[in-house]
Amino acid sequence: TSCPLKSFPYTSDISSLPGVKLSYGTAGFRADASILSSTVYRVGILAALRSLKTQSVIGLMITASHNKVSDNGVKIADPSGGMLSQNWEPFADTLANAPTPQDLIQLIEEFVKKEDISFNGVRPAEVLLGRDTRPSGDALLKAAKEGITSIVGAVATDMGILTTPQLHWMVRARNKGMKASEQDYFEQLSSSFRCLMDLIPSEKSKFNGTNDRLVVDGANGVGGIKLEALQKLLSGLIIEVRNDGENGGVLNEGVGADFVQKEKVVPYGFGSKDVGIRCASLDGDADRLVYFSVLPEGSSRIALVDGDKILSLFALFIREQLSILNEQDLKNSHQAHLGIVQTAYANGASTNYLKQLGLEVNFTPTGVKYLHEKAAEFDIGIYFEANGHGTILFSESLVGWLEARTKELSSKSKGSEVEKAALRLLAVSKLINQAVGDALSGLLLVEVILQHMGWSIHRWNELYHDLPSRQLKVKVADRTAVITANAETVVVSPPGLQEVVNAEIVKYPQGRCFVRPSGTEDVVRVYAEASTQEAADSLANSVAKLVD
Ligand code: NG1
Ligand code: ZN
Repeated sequence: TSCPLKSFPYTSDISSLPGVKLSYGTAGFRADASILSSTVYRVGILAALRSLKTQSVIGLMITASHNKVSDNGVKIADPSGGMLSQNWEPFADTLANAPTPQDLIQLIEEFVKKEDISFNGVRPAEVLLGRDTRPSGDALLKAAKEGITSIVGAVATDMGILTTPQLHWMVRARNKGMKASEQDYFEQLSSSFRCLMDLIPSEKSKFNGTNDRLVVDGANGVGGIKLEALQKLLSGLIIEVRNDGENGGVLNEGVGADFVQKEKVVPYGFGSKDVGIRCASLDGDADRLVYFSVLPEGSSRIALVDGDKILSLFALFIREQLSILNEQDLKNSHQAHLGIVQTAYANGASTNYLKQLGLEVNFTPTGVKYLHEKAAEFDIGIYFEANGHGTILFSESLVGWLEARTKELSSKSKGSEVEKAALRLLAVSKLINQAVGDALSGLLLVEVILQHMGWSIHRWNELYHDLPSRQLKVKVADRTAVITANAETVVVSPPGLQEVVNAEIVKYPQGRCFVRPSGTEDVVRVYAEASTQEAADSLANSVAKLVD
């Protein structure tokens, strides 16, 4: 085979920068936007090749999520709408770091041969492009387009400014032969939301302790703008969006889900006027969601309702619907298997709570791709990271069964509890993004469940009390020297490190601590939990010294 490339307009931005090596990692490539054009161009090539290989539509998203506005990044959505298959990541890495055009061409030729990618008589490559609101996005989008169209016959379709989950949703929808515009996304979310609202038991809505007003911090990013558009299709919920980026605020600066979750203070634009009100915060590309309420002390402190608690709320609701189905529906031969997936960063109190509900809790390493993969093993798999990224996956066989069952029930026992439970589960499977964690669909599901339960944010937050925790970053010479096992809870190398960490942990009641290299920053992270904040701080600090 000869090289499929038509042109080669971008020389490497990074080969002249000593020490800069890009890694696809857990979130695609991220760096200062000024050095990313050649990388994005190369990822465009990769996306087109991936589309040829899978004979499906592929997505390419330009975003750096919660990172600062001068950063940007690029990642690929696979045909299912999920993350790029892990066995293509090494190719992504070598492609991004190839120093010269000759190296690049050679790499592509070898890879095309190895993967047996064909260019003749096949469906041409098609890649959907999206970007967040970063000013650098426009130029990077052009680079991506040039990369894609440098492959003969490949088509790049610009879907405009989107949230990351919207693009993933569109890729998934296109490959299922469904309508896949932004309007279709909004309609699916709003109609399944309406369906769930209509199924709220009437005796519950009479005594409802849920306020229908929600205030959302949009991180000055794309999420707030999209939520304002989506809201026009909703009733029974009043959403006020602040920090929608229209009033001069800077993306992710003092705002957004990452800031709120890490700093545990109000984002810009929130304060004592909001005490008692239910508030939520999105991150810069709207794939993370946390809730909070402003504490009354007149300070900037908040009660944080994080991803673990969103997960717990979802798990409670799903479990309730499943038990109605399993108890009352004697014909139900399909005993659906519900599984929960967390990472080591999940607060220990959340794990205890979920286990007390009798649920099966699984752990994976940090990174959505690992959580998602595990959750897909169940009929219903719920995964969340503490930082607010997560979703609920429904197996195709369960969705098929629910569709058939609701049809049958609508003629035989219309209005029965069993029918309602089945309809609710079906609506959840349409509301919650099946491709990737999605702050907008997650937010709508939280809102409808709170109304279903008749709960205030305070009642929700009382499900369990978080154990005090502390997260620290340690700059080390070489973070790859730290190698972990057991879902990152145990250090296996350097030898001896885990033993000294263990010796610290035993000094603290309810102590738990682990050390792992970050996949997105050049640091080693230390996480500690203990019965008091002082103890958690002290445990984290002493372990950080051991790592240093
Ligand atoms: P790293 O840098 O590997 O810890 C961070 C988050 C992940 C995930 C990724 C991707 C923490 C502790 N880690 O990963 O949960 O969101 O970024 O964005 O929050
Ligand atoms: Zn994000």
